[in-house]
Amino acid sequence: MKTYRYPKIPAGEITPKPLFLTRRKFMQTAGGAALAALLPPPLLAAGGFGQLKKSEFGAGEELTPLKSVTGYNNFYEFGTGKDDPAARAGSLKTRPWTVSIEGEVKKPITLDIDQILKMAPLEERIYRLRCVEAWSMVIPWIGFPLAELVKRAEPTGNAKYVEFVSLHDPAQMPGQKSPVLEWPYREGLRIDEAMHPLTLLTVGLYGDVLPPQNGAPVRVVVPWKYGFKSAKSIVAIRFLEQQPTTSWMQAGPQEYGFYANVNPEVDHPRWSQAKERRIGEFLKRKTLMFNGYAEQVAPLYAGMDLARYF
Ligand SMILES: Nc1nc2c(c(=O)[nH]1)N[C@H]1C(S)=C(S)[C@@H](COP(=O)(O)O)O[C@H]1N2
Ligand SMILES: [Mo]
Repeated sequence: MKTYRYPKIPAGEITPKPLFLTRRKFMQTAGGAALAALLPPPLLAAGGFGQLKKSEFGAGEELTPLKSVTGYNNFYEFGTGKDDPAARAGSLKTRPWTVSIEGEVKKPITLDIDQILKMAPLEERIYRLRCVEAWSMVIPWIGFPLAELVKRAEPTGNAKYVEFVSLHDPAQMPGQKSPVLEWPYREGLRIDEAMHPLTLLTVGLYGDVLPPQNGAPVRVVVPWKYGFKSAKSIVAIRFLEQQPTTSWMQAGPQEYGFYANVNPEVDHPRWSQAKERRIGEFLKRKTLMFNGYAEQVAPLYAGMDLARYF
């Protein structure tokens, strides 16, 4: 197996920014107060995550301000407007929360979110998130490689795909009362994509726990794919022999493929994917193949027709 190399960012190129909100300041934000009430004491007492491993995953670009990261979201369980999640997700109950590991595994298990938090050392990784709607952000995520969890579940030889299932609870998620998507939100990866070191099981951003609108308490982040592959607020990770049909494939099979790798050369049927607007910038930028992570992930797709497997 190839050893993956990650872009090394010289320390001087990372814009030092006083963007990490102090916990008190965070609590003054909309979701913060509600979040504080629901957090278990240990995380609060520790003032967030405490010691974080900062790995060399920096994109070398200016971070998108926290205000945009938490104010401009796609989370259809709370409505289809970009400001709906910030306005409506604050009441999402993130404790108790479990994630079940099911399907083609030798060790099916239901993990408590606090067990998940202790599974692996947390790392901060600066990844770009590129939405299929042609906007993007640069976000300092906190999590650990999904591979850590996959390994512990001991997938059987039949496990070829992994499906992620988000919470289904219309009482808490008012968007689920309308059939914009088939609920629960389901996404998936091929097992080698799920095992790739860039695929992050994510529990925080900007030095703190995930705000509800960003998929608290745990979500996936797959930085070389369009944003919709990164399922929020997940409750199950299912190992499968067959490729699952995701909610977006079901909603529009011509528009949303299973692979959904960021690809400037393959347009969405209704618009070009060649450019993107970095939130906060005026001029559009050229979209990079695999969202700029080609060196790390292109080998996963060697020999595949990426126009067919879009
Ligand atoms: N459960 C769930 N996960 C989801 C979505 C959603 O509607 N529901 N939207 C996706 C889309 S389209 C994008 S672009 C990203 C947005 O992540 P962010 O709001 O943290 O930036 O979340 C993805 N994950
Ligand atoms: Mo998206």
